[in-house]
Amino acid sequence: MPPGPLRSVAGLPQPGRCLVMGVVNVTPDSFSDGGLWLEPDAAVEHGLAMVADGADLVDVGGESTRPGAERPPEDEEMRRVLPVVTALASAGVVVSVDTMRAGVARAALGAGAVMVNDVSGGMADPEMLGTVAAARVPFTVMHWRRHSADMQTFARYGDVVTDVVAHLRGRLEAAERAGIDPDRTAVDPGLGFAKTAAHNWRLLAHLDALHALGRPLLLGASRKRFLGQLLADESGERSVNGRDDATVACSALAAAGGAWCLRVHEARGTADAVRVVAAWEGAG
Ligand code: PMM
Repeated sequence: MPPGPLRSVAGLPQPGRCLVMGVVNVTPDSFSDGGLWLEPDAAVEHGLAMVADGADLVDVGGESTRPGAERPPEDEEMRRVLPVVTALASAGVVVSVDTMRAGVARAALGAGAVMVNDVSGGMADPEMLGTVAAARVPFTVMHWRRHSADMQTFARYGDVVTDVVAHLRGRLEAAERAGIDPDRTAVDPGLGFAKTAAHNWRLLAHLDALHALGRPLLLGASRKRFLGQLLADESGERSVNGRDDATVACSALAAAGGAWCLRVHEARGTADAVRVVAAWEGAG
């Protein structure tokens, strides 16, 4: 285990182990669950089921970031996420909103969300950092280069670990300059965002370099294509639905490597894995 990875973000649960963030994509086109939770009732039921399965918080998003995806208009994004955020928050669920738009973040916080997960780390909307600073809520700073429509053409690095760490350091500084309390930030290397499978594996193999940023680490490996590629056979890549066991393996290794929070589509396996890791570490 790397020296002293951080495991708490002010304003979020601190159970003394790695957190589990369940994903609810209220979109027609997300790669992993697109179209499944477009109806608010189904999305809410799914969020509650993930909490029952051991998720500590639920991340609600209304914009697909799959490679090549087009952006929905802002009012459509609001229409997707707000009823779901409202219902989950009023049921007592800790809700984060996955959005790159300050307006959506503001509305979701008003509806009961307590955290902003912006995959662009504040780059997509110049008002995002100020909005989060004013709201005094936790904020995820993810490595991001471009919107999904053409992000994979930007999957070029000198050294991916060095480049991602330098970028995240710059974004953390920008967040602090905008008035966001550093104790409320977490970092995320953005697996799959302008990255090849080889880039993702290098980042996972170098969590120590990410810990050196001095902020808690969030990882989103769940069901991503690099796992499908790893598990490919003669019929092609392993399908999205067949990637949950590999996701749980990543979760166990990431938690043992000091991750603070794991963003996953199926909560039970990762919730079990982080408890195994905590017991294993605790017995030491
Ligand atoms: N990945 C996706 C969406 N949001 N947020 C964070 N912080 N980290 C991620 O890796 C991440 C994210 C894309 O996956 P999805 O379409 O299944 O939600």
